[in-house]
Amino acid sequence: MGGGLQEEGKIWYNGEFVDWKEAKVHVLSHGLHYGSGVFEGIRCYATEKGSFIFRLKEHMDRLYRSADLYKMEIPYSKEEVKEAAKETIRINGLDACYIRPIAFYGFHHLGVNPADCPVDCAIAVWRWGAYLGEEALESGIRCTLSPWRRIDPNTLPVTAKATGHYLNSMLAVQDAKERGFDEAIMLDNSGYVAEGPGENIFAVKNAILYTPGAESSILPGITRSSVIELAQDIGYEVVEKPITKEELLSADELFFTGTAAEVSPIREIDNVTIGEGKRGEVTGDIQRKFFDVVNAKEEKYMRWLEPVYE
Ligand code: PPE
Repeated sequence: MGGGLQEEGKIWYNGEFVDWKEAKVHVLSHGLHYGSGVFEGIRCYATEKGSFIFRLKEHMDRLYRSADLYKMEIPYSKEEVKEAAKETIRINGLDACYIRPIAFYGFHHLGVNPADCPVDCAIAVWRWGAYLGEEALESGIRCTLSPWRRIDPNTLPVTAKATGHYLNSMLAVQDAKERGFDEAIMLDNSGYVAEGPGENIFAVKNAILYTPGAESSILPGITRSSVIELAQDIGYEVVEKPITKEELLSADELFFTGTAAEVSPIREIDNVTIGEGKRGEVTGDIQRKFFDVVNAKEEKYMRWLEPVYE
């Protein structure tokens, strides 16, 4: 897991394109000390019809919502950041890539109150293949229930995609890796299933899809909402509800969704085999549909795709 960054090309930084090695921050930046930043992860797919960014509008909406939740004012309009994202891809001459916009409090003075700190913005793009490995998309991954609970809505606005929130994800990932698993699954503070450190989760039981809803401390994933719509389109029933550990372990199929993870089957949790221990039929259907959509093979969903090179 983790994107193999190409340390070259240009990064959009506060309205200008700068060389990769020049895109730096000061060590006394507010965002570094207090984790005060918001960001997005977006994918651009190379298809037979050209390069398309998947649901750019929804990602931009979430970026600005995350900023609002922290009373952070991004000094560019959504339209400007959208254009900048496309231009960053063009200037780097990429056809398929991962797009990482970030806005954070920069340097002015130190102290918890960010008043007077500038809001710095950057957009980087790089090639990033399958998040959990190409093999994982087919065979599924091995997960563990994390000893770390997902951050609680009484502590932080959990629906914000904020940099500081990822310390929680980092602990879960480190623990899972140390114990030999591919990825963690986190419970919420009440003990219901929440999500992965960077993915939402779906369970399939008797061909019905279940996924934790807003009450389970999840980040409202854009892949998640896309998958709900696509599953219903195929004809599956989708239920959003709190999911118990028992329901998770006795599911017929489980899969993760996320921009980076796409649709990744889960074949094992803490050495308990899920279903037949491989990608299930329903997961396969959803995955196929998802990849058809992002690869511009479904006319109906072209509205989710934003062309990069007109
Ligand atoms: N939950 C979390 C905590 C999360 O970070 C992500 C995305 C999701 C759910 C799925 O959301 P969406 O991408 O809108 O479907 N995680 C991003 C960052 C991963 C990383 O390792 O960094 C991503 O997938 O881009």
